[in-house]
Amino acid sequence: MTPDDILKHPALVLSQAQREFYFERGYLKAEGVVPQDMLDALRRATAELLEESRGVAASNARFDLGPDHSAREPRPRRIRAAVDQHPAYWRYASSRLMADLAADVVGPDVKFHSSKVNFKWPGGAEEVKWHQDIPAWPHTNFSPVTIGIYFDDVSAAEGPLATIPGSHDGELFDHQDPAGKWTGYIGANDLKRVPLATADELDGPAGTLVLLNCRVIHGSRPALAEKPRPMLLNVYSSADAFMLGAPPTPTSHTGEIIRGKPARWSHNDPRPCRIPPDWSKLGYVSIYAAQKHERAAQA
Ligand SMILES: O=C(O)CCC(=O)C(=O)O
Repeated sequence: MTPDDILKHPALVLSQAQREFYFERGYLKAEGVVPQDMLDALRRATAELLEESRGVAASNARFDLGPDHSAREPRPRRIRAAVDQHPAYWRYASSRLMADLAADVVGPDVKFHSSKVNFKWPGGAEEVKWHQDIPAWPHTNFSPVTIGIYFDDVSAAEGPLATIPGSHDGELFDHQDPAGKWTGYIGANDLKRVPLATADELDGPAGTLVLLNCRVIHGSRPALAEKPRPMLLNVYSSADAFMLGAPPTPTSHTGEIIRGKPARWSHNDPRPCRIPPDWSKLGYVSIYAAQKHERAAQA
């Protein structure tokens, strides 16, 4: 479906003005959408998993660990395939509220793609360099949207997500080096063509939602604050968007229709998308590892 077709469907969770903002700028920040009990359940689940990560010494299918991680001070950078790691995450991701919210920006038939919890830790170096999401998981169209939720208040000091307004309608950049190795970010030469001075930093109180179209350029600075910045990010698409290749971090729900009906025809956007390495062969750990060239095999 095109944005015009999507906008013809009545707004469910967002206002029509918010939906128009999303399609014009490629992102949206929305406060006050998620009820407190839903947020509390996500926070409790995350606290349980953090406890569990104390017993994990090396990154695995559940946790991508930061360099300072220890049993005493757990420092996962990411909970991978989050909806498979705690039932609370899937309850939230597949809730009526989230399905309707996704429908506001992808159309009435909604497919689930993937899920992760990203952490920034005090004194850590969890910078996320400027990138677009879709080059890591190309689809037949550019409907995929990442819906992030801040578990705690996020100010400039906690390294909020930042986006380049309107960049979803611009160039799609290569996220591989000239030798074809996956880097996960936009290279320095290409970045000269990006109006970085227009960046919008998306701070907000606990529970703030951040919607990112899969083409919008975004990233985040390392945190300077004394408290961590946990954030859950779930990806949805229109049902008529089909993956081109294996997803980097599949979940048991990837491809599931969580609202409406499956598509019988694909919608194919004429704009091309660079194909990433075959994740099913190479494996993928996280954007942090790739951007820091931590593991040649997956980066
Ligand atoms: O956690 C962040 O600040 C950025 C997350 C992100 O862009 C990603 O994981 O792709």
